[in-house]
Amino acid sequence: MSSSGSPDPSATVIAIARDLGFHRAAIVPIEPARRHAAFVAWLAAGRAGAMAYLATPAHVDARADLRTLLGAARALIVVALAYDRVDPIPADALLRGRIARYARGEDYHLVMRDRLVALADRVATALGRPVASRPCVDSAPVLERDWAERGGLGFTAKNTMLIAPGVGSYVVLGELLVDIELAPTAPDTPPKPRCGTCRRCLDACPTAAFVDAYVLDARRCISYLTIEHHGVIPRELRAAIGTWVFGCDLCQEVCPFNAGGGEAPDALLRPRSVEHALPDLVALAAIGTNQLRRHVRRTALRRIPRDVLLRNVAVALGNTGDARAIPALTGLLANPSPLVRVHAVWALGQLGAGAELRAAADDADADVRAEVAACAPLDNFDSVPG
Ligand code: B12
Ligand code: SF4
Ligand code: SF4
Repeated sequence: MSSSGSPDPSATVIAIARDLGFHRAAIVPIEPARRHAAFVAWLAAGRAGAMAYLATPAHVDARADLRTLLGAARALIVVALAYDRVDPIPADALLRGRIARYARGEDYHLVMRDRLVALADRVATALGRPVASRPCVDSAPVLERDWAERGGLGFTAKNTMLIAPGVGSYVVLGELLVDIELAPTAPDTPPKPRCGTCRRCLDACPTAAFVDAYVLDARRCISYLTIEHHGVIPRELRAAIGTWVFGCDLCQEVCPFNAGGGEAPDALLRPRSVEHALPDLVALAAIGTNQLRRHVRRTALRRIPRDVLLRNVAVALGNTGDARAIPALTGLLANPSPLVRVHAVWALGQLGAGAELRAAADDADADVRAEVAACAPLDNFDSVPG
């Protein structure tokens, strides 16, 4: 209740957000983004790689001023939704890849957007007035971690993740801009980083993607390489990708703030099946177009084209170090996309599959032939690992 005896609108908003299943929610004032300069410096250093949309003036300017997104905005509601941290244990010995945890269930963009729209509707009903609002998640030009930290949802950690103590970093963030005057629920001073002297995440990154604590060079990050980057993956980074097919969780897996059970994740974000978490790479390499469409329907995986997914599958198969991957990779040599064939060649090279590589030496595409030539001399590939 406010001092006048009527319900406090901010408390009402937070109560509705919690009732809708958000694990954390806070209200922050409309003010300049605090770390905009860090974002601009990150772009200027080229660390965004091919994510050119981030550097467009419209995106850069909007990240500085929330009112660009909703002129009438009077408050920002920041929320966090937890996803499942538990890895399923498959009851077989198939060659399995890994999908990052946030992408194993219903696409969080859809879940978050629907939930934010529901929040706006219920707030309007509760306050008895129409509410102009704008939901934002991920691709909207909002410095999401900055605002979540400003709202006291958690602290920015050395791996650049927003860690919400109690729930950890396995949370996705969302924001709702509203034209209602709401008292902030967060103190003006955001939570301080709590990493202390720990640097496990920085040391665990297989591609050395951290320039320093709090600064990531996206161009080296497996998440970027498998999702955002749609061209040829630099040769020197392929082995370090391991069996990640979509995203990477390594710098979160080692974090002590993610140890233990955590809070129950959102039901819609739970893995749909083992295949959506740890897919059978051999089956995925041969999956038909319609079957793939069904498999990725309403998941974040639908965001990458089929040839990019198969490129990732080829790299992961090469990194299994297991000769059982060779027939699947040989199948990928017949894929119409040179992008897929280039990576299949590399993977066959990793597995020492000389006969298959020799067949690819006559490929119609110059890049594929160059990839064959970049493998060790074909004479070195006489025997196949067992
Ligand atoms: C581009 C992008 C990426 C890029 C670059 C990531 C990066 N670290 O910059 C790539 C493709 C690599 C990526 C990967 C992932 N992403 Co991403 N990504 C984004 C996106 C669209 C923009 C991020 C951005 O602006 N980066 C530029 C840097 C400069 O900004 P920043 O990461 O926010 O970093 C802040 C801090 O580092 C801080 N800072 C700078 N210097 C200092 C110094 C100190 C001392 C401190 C305390 C802070 C600090 O200032 C920055 C601005 O606030 C956001 C959504 C959004 N609109 O914000 C999602 C987002 C950050 N991603 C998200 C997720 C889930 C991931 C992955 C976990 C997915 C996965 N499993 O594969 C990985 C995690 C990799 C990692 N360690 O960051 C979530 C993160 C949720 C959380 N708990 O933090 C977001 C918020 C999307 C969402 N709506 O939930 N992502
Ligand atoms: S997501 Fe993986 S590759 Fe990217 S910074 Fe973290 S550990 Fe490194
Ligand atoms: S692993 Fe250590 S340094 Fe990295 S985010 Fe977690 S607490 Fe911070």
